[in-house]
Amino acid sequence: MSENYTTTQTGTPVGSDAHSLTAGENGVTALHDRYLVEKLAQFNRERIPERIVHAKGGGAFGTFVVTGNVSQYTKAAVFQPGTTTETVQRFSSVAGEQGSPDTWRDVRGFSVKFYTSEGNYDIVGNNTPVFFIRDGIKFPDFIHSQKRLPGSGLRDADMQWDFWTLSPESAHQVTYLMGDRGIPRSWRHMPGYGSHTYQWINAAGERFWVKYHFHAMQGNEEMHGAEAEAIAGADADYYRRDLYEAIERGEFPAWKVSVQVMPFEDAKTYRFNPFDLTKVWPHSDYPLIEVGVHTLNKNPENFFAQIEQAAFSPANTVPGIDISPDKMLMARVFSYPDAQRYRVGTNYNELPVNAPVAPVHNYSQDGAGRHGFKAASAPVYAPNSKGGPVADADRAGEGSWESDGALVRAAATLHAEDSDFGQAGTLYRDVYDAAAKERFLETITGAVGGVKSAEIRERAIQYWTNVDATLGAALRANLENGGTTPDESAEYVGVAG
Ligand code: HDD
Repeated sequence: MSENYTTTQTGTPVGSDAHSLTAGENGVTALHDRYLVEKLAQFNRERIPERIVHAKGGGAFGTFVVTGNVSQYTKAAVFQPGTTTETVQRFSSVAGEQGSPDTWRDVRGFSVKFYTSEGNYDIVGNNTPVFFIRDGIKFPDFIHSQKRLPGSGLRDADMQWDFWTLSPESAHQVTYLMGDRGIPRSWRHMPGYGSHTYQWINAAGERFWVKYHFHAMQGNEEMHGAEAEAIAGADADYYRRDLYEAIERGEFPAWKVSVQVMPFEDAKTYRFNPFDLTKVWPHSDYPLIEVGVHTLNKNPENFFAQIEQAAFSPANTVPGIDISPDKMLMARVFSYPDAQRYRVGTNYNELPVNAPVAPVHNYSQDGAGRHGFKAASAPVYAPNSKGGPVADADRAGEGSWESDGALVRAAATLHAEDSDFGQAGTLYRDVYDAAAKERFLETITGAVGGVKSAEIRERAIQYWTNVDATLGAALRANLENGGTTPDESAEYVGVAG
């Protein structure tokens, strides 16, 4: 008798891997073949809901080493000089479903979970420093416009451009998306950003505003139209494979991590709203300060358990780090744990990939799938006189900001240089070189060329004219001279959350 025998989920040896229990060789199947029933039932439950955005992705484990000294800005243990912290990272595309090709044009997700000694810290960002909208209340509408028509189940350029042109704050991010950043060569060859403004608090309680940057030490590389299109057909998992194989070869991708730091008081008078996620902070105003190096050095042993069930959230902060009055960020802090309770289950934070190395002490209990529990004598309520955990504000090191006024639904007070199109124009004019500008025009010609409604097309031309008048005129000329470019891969297929 072999010691490697098949069992049921409850450890009982089973009679056959190949034959159901039947009444005679050709007879009906017995319902009491519990192994057959269990096997089929388990199988039917193998899938969990895919992420509502960022469904297609991949990831790996890594190590973050602090190489700089930012202790004057934050007391967070993870960023103190000499500290090393284990991590898990997930990369993703936004709009495509689980099986979608990696090389479709899209924004890419860039999330890192740091298993710090003070609890998990997640930087849940993208490969672009800005976003399409600046208030979370628009997020479901935005995503609906980028996903599929309810009737045909098809992607639709009219929906995409209708939403974008009616939401001019999207211009900066769409300029990134339609540019070379829209199709990276691989996840290893792209940057990452926290995108939002976050808050840091130092040991003296002083507060700062920060933005995170991850620069690929392998360099940034992109892929252009025809190549990306061919790969999308030949190998839908191109990025996932590239990352896995590079790590297996011992070629560990690494990112240099830095921050821009804005003194707390500057926020009130800065020339544009520093909490507006559609803007970057010029490095000439706030230069990069070195923090450390993040290296991915270990592949998952099980993709589902360790990557599909990984739950990143901007709500996961640690002492010395907090959020900011960015309306998108505040919405995200609610949205991610909510998504994960639905997608993975109430006790998702008990799963090994999500569990902190820091101890967990609180009064939550029970719920589906709970397996950790405290001693029977431990109190289950607070306050108590039984020596249970007690909140410690000093240890929590939470941030804060001043906020006053009636409850309103309104845009933030304008700063001198707040504008929807200004930084988009600068990106196009001053950052893209001549060849990149040419590719950009080709891409937006293809994308706007896919719009059927004359009214939305006209609005799209106006949108790009607002970004740059010469660009708008060139787009109009292209569309009028026969419209779409022969390069179909230029057509926009997906985007962002
Ligand atoms: Fe996001 C996943 C919701 C803006 C970056 N997002 C993700 C998920 C939800 C949202 C529900 C799936 C989470 C899960 O099931 O595990 N995202 C939002 C909402 C936003 C938003 C409501 C605006 C209010 N997202 C947003 C921005 C960025 C990201 C501005 C980047 C700067 N989102 C990501 C990501 C995620 C993701 C890093 C995180 C987890 C993941 O992909 O794997 O790419």
